Amino acid sequence: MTEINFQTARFLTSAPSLRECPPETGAEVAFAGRSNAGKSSAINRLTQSSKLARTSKTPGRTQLINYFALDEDAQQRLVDLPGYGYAKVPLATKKKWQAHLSEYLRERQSLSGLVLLMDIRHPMQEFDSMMINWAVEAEMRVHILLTKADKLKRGATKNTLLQVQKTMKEANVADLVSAQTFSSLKGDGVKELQAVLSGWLALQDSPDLTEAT
Ligand SMILES: Nc1nc2c(ncn2[C@@H]2O[C@H](COP(=O)(O)OP(=O)(O)OP(=O)(O)O)[C@@H](O)[C@H]2O)c(=O)[nH]1
Ligand SMILES: [Mg+2]
Repeated sequence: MTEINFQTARFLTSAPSLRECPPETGAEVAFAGRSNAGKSSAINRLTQSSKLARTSKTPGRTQLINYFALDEDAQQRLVDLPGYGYAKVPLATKKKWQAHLSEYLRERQSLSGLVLLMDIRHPMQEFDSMMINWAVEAEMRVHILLTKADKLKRGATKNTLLQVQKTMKEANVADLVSAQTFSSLKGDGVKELQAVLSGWLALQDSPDLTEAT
């Protein structure tokens, strides 16, 4: 298993729609979540680069699907998906994007897992539950990042995590869905996230071995 160096991440390409994404070889992990949840910030913190993925105070900043490569051959990728639920986007556009997202979760061969980001102060909103349902239906792993943990006190942070984990257990999806707290501002939770992503990206690292038995 080759070790993943997140710091070597580089911008690969932007796609205006999921149909125009790079070839489905290797492995990728997608970052999804409501607008302003902190997707771009988390990618920057993860890769220790301040401006790899653009961040903004204006929700809906990321409108394109941005691909970042972690290795030289771009066979390990991070994907920054546009935020959903952005109020100013017309309903028809939202619906279209939702359909695309569920299709992406079902069809994308190279997708190893989904990082689903939620502001820890507003976890498990309607869209978040929808994403989890789509992912589970597609047998896709999900790792929930409760972001902006620096905004809450430690006790409240812990309680929110326990609550989310309990909800997943009760929904019988805890085998596919894990969760952790995270702060892009403070850097809390980076190691934990890196460990999860390394595991996911390595799973499809040597496809030549899968047929070898
Ligand atoms: N306090 C705090 N603020 C954060 C954190 N992560 C992100 N933010 C702020 O939240 C805002 C949105 O962050 P982005 O990373 O741009 O969010 P995004 O999910 O990529 O948003 P879209 O691209 O619009 O979907 C910015 O003002 C960030 O500085 C965090 O861990 N702590
Ligand atoms: Mg963004």
